[in-house]
Amino acid sequence: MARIVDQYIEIVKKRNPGEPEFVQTVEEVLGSIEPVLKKHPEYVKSGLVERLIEPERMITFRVPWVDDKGKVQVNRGYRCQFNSALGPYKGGIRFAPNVYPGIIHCLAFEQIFKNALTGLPIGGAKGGADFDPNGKSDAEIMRFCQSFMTELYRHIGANIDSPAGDLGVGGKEIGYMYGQYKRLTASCDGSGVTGKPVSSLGLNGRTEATGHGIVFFLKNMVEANKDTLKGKTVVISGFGNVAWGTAQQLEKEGAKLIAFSGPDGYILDEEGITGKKVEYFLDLRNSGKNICEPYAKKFKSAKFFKGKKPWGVKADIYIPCAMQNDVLMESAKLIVKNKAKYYCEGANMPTSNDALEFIQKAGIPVGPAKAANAGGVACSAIEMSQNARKMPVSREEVDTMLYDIMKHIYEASANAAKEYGKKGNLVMGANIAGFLAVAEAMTVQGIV
Ligand code: 2IT
Repeated sequence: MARIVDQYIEIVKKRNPGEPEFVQTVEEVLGSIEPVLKKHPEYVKSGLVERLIEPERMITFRVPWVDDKGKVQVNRGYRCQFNSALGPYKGGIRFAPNVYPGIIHCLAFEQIFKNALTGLPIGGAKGGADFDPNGKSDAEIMRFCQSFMTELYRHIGANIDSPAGDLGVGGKEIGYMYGQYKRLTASCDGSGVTGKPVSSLGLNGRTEATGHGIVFFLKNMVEANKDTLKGKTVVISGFGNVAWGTAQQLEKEGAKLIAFSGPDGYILDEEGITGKKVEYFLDLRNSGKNICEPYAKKFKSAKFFKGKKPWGVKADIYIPCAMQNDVLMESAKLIVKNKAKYYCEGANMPTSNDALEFIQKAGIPVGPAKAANAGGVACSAIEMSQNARKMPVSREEVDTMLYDIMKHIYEASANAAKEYGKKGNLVMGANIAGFLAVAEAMTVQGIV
């Protein structure tokens, strides 16, 4: 039988040819809200979903820069300001060679619901460029960031849009973008971007916030199952900011991280990845080579498995923290075969829709990315409020607020799932809770 949402999915497919990632996210989100539309015919009548699936604005721009050899390079930059019903646009900037409109649309759409779940006043956006920071010198990265901001600055601002980092964009890149934003706007109040270095009006703890938040979410999920994180073995992917913060907080909760990965393969360290081994993630990242193999040379307890993903390693908990489409069906089968107790997404869109369904059908509780990794953007919103109030927020305050926000997100997702007859299905619950918040605001704002 045809669902109400199928017509909207068809519109997205037709209007965005060659953008499978965008279609996948729309199918995932809208697939969850069918029961909401049945209960609220007024949303169908007011064309709310038709409006929701069309970005308010997609900005595409040229980013010219000169490399260290004096050669002119040209990249393409994007900012998709998808929905501002709940507040100024907010979302990361991604620099990666595979950035194209489909990825930006998909991440910006996802960001609407993630931001709504935080309960903070932020709309959804995403941006980026098809620029590969790997192998570039600091001077090249700085020139690129300055050129990128020279166009972007006219589209952003404290009450309009505040970009932050994402894949390929960390404190260094945000620092360069902030410096350029300051020059162009002649204001130095910390507005423009978030995820700034702490020395430059950034928020204490923003870098690790996404990872810490993931573990706080997971903790709520595990405890709702009358279980504990203590002593659980964990496998993650990646060694960037998200993986690093996740590893730190797992150690604090007494869980045992035994494997992580990079694009070159994975590391197995059954002794446990703790303390200085976790901090070594920073060295791996700073090497600019984007490989994890050196970990096995430095720590004798570790083994490196070239060209392999870590999902075949037996553990209690799996947390993909690297990138989109990291866990496809064959990996999901391994995770189920390993009798995983929990699966929690850390990165954005790390699991294909069929793989996620397979894991859920096996009875494994799943934490969806838009709920579990929302701690990062939540702390970005706290950074905005810190800059507006001109009062620094302490690390302890950030930690307490972050825990409370993640608990709220868990409860909102669990309650929405229960209310719509899908008890325990946090994927549906997160989509429904996020959608309801946005739908209510869009409704009172009229047809805009
Ligand atoms: O995916 C994400 O939530 C982010 N990249 C962070 C966005 C933000 O504005 O902090």
